[in-house]
Amino acid sequence: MVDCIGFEIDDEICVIVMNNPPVNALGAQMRQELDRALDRAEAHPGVKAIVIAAEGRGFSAGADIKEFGRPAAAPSLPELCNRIEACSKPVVAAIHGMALGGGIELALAAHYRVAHGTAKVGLPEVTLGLIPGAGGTQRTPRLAGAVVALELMTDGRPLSARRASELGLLDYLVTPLGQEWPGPAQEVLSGAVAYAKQLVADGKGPRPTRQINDRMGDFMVYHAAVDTFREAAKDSHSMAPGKIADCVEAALLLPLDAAMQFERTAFEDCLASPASQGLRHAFLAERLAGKFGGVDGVQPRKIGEVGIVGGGLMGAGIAVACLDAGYGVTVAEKGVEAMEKAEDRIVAIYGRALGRKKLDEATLTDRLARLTMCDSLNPLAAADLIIEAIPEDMAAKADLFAALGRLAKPRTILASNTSYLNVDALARQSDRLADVIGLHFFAPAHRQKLLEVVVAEHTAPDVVATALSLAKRMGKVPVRSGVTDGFIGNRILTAYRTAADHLVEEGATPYQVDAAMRDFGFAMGPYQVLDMSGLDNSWARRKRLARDRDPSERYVAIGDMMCQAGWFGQKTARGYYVYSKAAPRGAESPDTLALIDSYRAERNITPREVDGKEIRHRCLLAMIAEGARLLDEGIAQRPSDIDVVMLLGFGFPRWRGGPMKQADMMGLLTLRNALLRLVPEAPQLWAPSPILNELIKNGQSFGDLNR
Ligand code: 3H9
Repeated sequence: MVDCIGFEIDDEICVIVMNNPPVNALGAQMRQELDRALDRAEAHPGVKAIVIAAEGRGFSAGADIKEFGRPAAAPSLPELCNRIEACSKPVVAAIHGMALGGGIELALAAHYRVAHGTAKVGLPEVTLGLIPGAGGTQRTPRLAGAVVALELMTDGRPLSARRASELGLLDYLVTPLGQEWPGPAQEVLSGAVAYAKQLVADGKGPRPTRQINDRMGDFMVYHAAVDTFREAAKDSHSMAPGKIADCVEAALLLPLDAAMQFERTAFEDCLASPASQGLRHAFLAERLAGKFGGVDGVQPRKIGEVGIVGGGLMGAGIAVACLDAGYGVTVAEKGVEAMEKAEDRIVAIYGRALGRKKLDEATLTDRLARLTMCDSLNPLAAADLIIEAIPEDMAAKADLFAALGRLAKPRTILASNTSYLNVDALARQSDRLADVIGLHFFAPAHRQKLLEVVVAEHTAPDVVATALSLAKRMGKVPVRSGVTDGFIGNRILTAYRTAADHLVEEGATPYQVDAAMRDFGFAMGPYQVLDMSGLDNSWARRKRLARDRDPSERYVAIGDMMCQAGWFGQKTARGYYVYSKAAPRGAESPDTLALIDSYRAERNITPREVDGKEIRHRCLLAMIAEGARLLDEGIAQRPSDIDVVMLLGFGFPRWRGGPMKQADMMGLLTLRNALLRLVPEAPQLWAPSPILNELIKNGQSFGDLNR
């Protein structure tokens, strides 16, 4: 095992350097080596002060998230922090890059904190459904007061070193040299060693944070802050914000060691909570998603110029995403008028960013200087990557790919932003099988983090590697999908809507379904989303697939009938809801209810009572069953990728972790039995796929496939 700790004595100062790439997570080995290094430094008669610093990109990202849920090896992180605080020699933390969670808690337990001016510190545990559990809830209010501590811990976003210093969390800032060499880690280390030497020279000893009380503030003010945050925490699906308020209150009311024990229990309660399991799964799943099979060590192609065909809503968003990532962008539209409209859309996106102060004028000028608009395809001949973003019409896309195949220079990557259509067929049209890939962006493309990367049958590995590096530059989370109608996300969405339609056919109203799914945690129910995105879009897809549909398949035609009546949702002010000035977000539509009633009457369906629990249960089961099918078919690489698509692209509540995580939490045997009970109603929707049986047989869960 490689050492995680460097140990050096430099003229009375012992320098302990953490080195555990990629993020200096404080796993068991790191804690044990740090503990031993502190013993050594404390016992060494020549050492007068200790500096704890780090190598690599940052100080530490905190506790090792992958260790949670397994038995923790001693010393635990709180024990290590207490041991640092109890050290008989002054301990100085030297912070560069990120010091997050347990990382900053370790620094708060040190006696002094020196940080590089570019460092960032934060307590993001709440984003994982956790609370700081290594003394953070106790030491932060002591150093910065209750309000700051509560804000920092319930918000979770990191602070700049300057702000953290103003708030009392840091003692000294090292001014950045702004040069590549020696870099922030070395600069802060030199600063911290000098600081430690000065402490020794001034005869300053340890300064345990537990003894600092001057920022605890007025008793009444302190309690008022706790009450305010406790009240705000009531709406959270996670218990963490409420527990944070409890722990900060305990910091005032209990002796420190008892309050630490209180924090420990609260941390463990959070750790065991379903919301934390879901949130931690989401964090790791997003990072795993970017690991695609078959591209290790493959060199991506060089991309400088990106061509985009189509400047509608999607095309304009993609253009902005590419400009923001530093590429030169040429947008091609059909004719001058469409081209001008496309340019207006791009400028409007930037205008809004400017208005919200997300962008300054100089950056905007730079971005727009890299944008070229054109009214024909010809200027795209020089592009290294061309992304097609025209409407979902297979014939038009096929013609376009044929044209791009003739026009593009050799090795240009041709990508389609289709949400459903067959990328293999487009590749054949282009006559450049290896160069074609699907890049399915989600609207608004400049903001949504998800990118479904559709790998066609003959897509070359370096084209896939290029898509990954493009996603990275754009700050997007790429998920690999195989070719299938709707890829991962839209296939699951279809299953979800089908389950909802069956319930409406049987007796539920669309409004009951929407309310139940909002209760589940979606911001909008499926029918609200349909109204927003346009009923005609999914109708077009159903018509396209009608020819191949199995006649024995259960099919609910309510949506088709609404479209035949010209009710396309928000765009026609009438869909599942009716929209008016008085009800811009939509009111229940008596006409839609009447249409559903007559639909049932014609088919002799006597409506039955359906409650919210059944709606949530069936919709979730349908998503899971379809997810399992996607795994069986090899469309999705791993279960957690399906979760990432649903979390980032379709509003699945993050704290639930995604449908496949929900399946594991439910238990696969329970899941299969529930599916089997529903099979007679609609086998194509409910039949459990072979992978489920296989996992159950082997005593495994979907989580075991997340590698
Ligand atoms: C905590 O500290 C609890 C304590 O209060 C109490 C304990 C008792 N552990 O994000 P990236 C991995 S809870 C393990 O792509 P970036 C990550 O999975 C913790 N692994 O890089 C990935 O692995 P791989 C509180 C971790 O530059 C690799 O590092 N801390 C951890 O975009 C690179 O990650 C947090 O919540 C970890 N703690 O962003 C901070 N962190 O290479 C969580 C990262 O196999 N971390 N990894 O794909 C972050 O926010 C970002 O990772 C960070 C870097 C900003 C640090």
